[in-house]
Amino acid sequence: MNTEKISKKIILSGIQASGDLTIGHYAGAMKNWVQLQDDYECYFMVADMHAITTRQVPADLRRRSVDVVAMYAACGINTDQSTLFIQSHVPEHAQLAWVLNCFTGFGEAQRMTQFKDKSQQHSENVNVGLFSYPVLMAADILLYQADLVPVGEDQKQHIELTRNLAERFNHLYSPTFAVPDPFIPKEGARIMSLQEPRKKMSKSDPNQNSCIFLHDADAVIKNKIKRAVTDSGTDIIYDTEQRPGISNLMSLYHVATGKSMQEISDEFNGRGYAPFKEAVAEAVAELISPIRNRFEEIRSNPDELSALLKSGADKARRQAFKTLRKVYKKVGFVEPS
Ligand code: AQP
Repeated sequence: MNTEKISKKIILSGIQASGDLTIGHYAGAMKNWVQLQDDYECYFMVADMHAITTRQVPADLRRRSVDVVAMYAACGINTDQSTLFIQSHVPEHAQLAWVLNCFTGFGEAQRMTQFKDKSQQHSENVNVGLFSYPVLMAADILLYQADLVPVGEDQKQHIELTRNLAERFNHLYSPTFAVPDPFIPKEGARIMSLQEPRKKMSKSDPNQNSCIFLHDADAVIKNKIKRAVTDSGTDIIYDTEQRPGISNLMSLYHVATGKSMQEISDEFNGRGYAPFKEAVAEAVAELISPIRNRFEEIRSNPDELSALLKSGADKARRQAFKTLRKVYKKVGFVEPS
């Protein structure tokens, strides 16, 4: 009998606790994570340290960080199987990020397009944390020796930087880090704002009507979809250039029902926008309602949630410490006696 243990590939992913989670996060992240968790060893974190690169109200950040963990579980992440944790509970993230900062070229960090975008969006607070955000992200990934990182297209450049840092360090010293690959899921629906459908649906959008939150009540969901911006004309055809509003509603319907764009078009084209919006509203409410109920149930049990956070942080720290220890040794830090 072959008793050799075949180890699973490692995945790390996370979401910033900079707002409440939306159906965009479900479609682009959690829905895929649920499918990956059986085949990979998964670490799913709540990126609270990344969140403070933009100003946060402390009490809100605290509440949301726990909410995000509860929402991961409510969306179907198996907490016995995958490791769920809050980034700041594992100090090794900040420790490795410092070391990696010293191996990152200034020009290299300056080229990151997300830094350019975010510094325009938050021109009143362009801080050094925002600049070195991708280096902290590299630390997040490299600490767990992740093989794959599920990301949207907009994060691919950060994975490229992570790969460069890993290869640079491995080459200067000796093999230390796994070199990760981006994992762009086939089913990676990008959900756009309900009010400005050329913009991504973002949890920090000040216009609450642009987002469907995973905790929204059915009536709120239906009302937001009813008020969603559509395009001129009546065709229900998937065309993100010419018909971004209706295409976004089609994506939502796809996420909620699993039907293809062609099937959706065949079913609704020629019937006008109103019945389609109604069907989307029904389907999305039906998708979110059990998630919201599970979330409320998990959230109402603070002791269980604390125990979950503790065991997640302990498990994450064991792996993170192993990697950091090697790194500290290689760069020449003295081990504490
Ligand atoms: N609208 C979306 N459609 C599909 N996927 C999305 N993701 C986020 N929004 C959508 C996926 O969620 C993960 C990362 O989320 P994040 O919150 O850490 O970063 P973000 O992409 O910057 O999300 P927001 O809501 O836009 O954050 P804020 O408003 O705080 O800047 C990724 O897997 C991403 O693809």
